[in-house]
Amino acid sequence: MYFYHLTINGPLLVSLLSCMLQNQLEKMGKIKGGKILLFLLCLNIVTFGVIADGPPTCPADLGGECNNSGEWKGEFFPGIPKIKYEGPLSKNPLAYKWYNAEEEILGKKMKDWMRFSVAFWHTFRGTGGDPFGAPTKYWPWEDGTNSLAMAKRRMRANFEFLDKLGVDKWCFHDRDIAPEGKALEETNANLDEVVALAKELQGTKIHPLWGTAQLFFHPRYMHGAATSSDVGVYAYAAAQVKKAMEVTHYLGGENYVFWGGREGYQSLLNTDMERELDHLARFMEGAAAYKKKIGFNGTLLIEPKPQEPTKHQYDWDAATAANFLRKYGLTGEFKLNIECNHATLSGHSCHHELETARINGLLGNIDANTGDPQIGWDTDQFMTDIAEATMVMLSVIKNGGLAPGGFNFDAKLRRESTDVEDLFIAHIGGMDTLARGLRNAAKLIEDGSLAELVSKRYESFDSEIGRQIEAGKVDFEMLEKKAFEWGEPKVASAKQELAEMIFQSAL
Ligand SMILES: [Mn+2]
Repeated sequence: MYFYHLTINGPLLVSLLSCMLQNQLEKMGKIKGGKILLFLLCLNIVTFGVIADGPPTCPADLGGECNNSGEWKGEFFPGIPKIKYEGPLSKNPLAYKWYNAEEEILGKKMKDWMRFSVAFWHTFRGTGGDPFGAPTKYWPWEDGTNSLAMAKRRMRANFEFLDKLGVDKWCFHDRDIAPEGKALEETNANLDEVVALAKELQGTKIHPLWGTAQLFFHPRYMHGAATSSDVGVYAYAAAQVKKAMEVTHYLGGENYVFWGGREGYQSLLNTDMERELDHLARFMEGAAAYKKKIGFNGTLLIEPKPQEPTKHQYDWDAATAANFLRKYGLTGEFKLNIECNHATLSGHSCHHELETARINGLLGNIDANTGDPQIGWDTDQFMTDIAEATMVMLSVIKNGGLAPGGFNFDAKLRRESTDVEDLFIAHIGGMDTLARGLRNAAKLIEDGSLAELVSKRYESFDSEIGRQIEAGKVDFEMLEKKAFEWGEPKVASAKQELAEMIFQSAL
């Protein structure tokens, strides 16, 4: 894996260094007999660098300039084997220690609880660039262009990655997988061409967990898409969602996601919030109607996020999104895609957002990632916290699983992680973390003491009068009568530390 990295980049690095050395010696007037030798060494290594096996590598940059090297069809990850389960004692970074796809936990196979998915945009379009610095990734499939040939090569890399990881679902935005053309017709044709290849490469076992339209990157969406102040943008966004839904359906996608990155405001002084929310609702109604028209049975999912890129996004959190769906009568048409990093940005835990979605009958999918407590933005890191994963899985089990949703790794490598094998290690780590969470949550459920502690806490409501209160059959006069009759209530301990002790004993 490190060796692979060296064969691609090592010769170029050495050639560069020797050429630099030659240059320096010349400047210092010290080069005489060694000049020809150094020149030959330089030439030889440059040649070796150029003819080294594999596709050329360029910065994984959206707008970079590099030679377009056509549609290369070789292996992109030659040093990586198919990832297998080796158990908790394994020290092999390229093996699962906790995720054993076929093993049954609480009567269901692990793969059916998890339904893992790889996010195309992070894994195959992530550049490592940030607002302060240039791209850092040199991936073997990239030629630095945004051409159709490049898009197809990335798609081949995607399916080799899925195959080696043993994951049968992927997620995409329309614009990640195919380049935008000069007009919408050309853009749609580009998308069709790449989608046709994806359909061929998917075979019968792989399909999208979900698809979505990217309605936030292009300048036309600066005021929003469905909530733009411009009716032309509203129409363009609808056309884009229509097409994205069609290709998701064509590829056998099981869900369709709306993340409204630009659906919000920067200032209420120039914004008609009521009108924008009404527009958003009309847009969602249109999407639900079109879904039925084309016979697409996938679940429509709204992905809450409080802010970033806008100052305030309309789908702030699960409760806000649920209220939006209720107000406009859309709860039967939509569910929620809860992202853990978005949960913490909105001031909640992921567990809170999952429980809020679940008890409202809206838990549809999870974007499995995590933020950094010391960094205030959406860092989209792979989950590594076993306690958090255990709480997530407690919600998933209570929900009876997520199907037709699943766990999508909306997560990326750190900017400084630049080896191809890091992409595998990150996914394996994320999958093992959640698999460990599932095993722990199952332990807690089978043990039963935590559930017992909770039901004991509310047992006074199991009385005759408690049942009647819960059934809405007791009025305030009756309650006052009871208060006089019972006198001062004896209030029991919440047993929080005991609950935490039981929880941590399962980790
Ligand atoms: Mn997401």
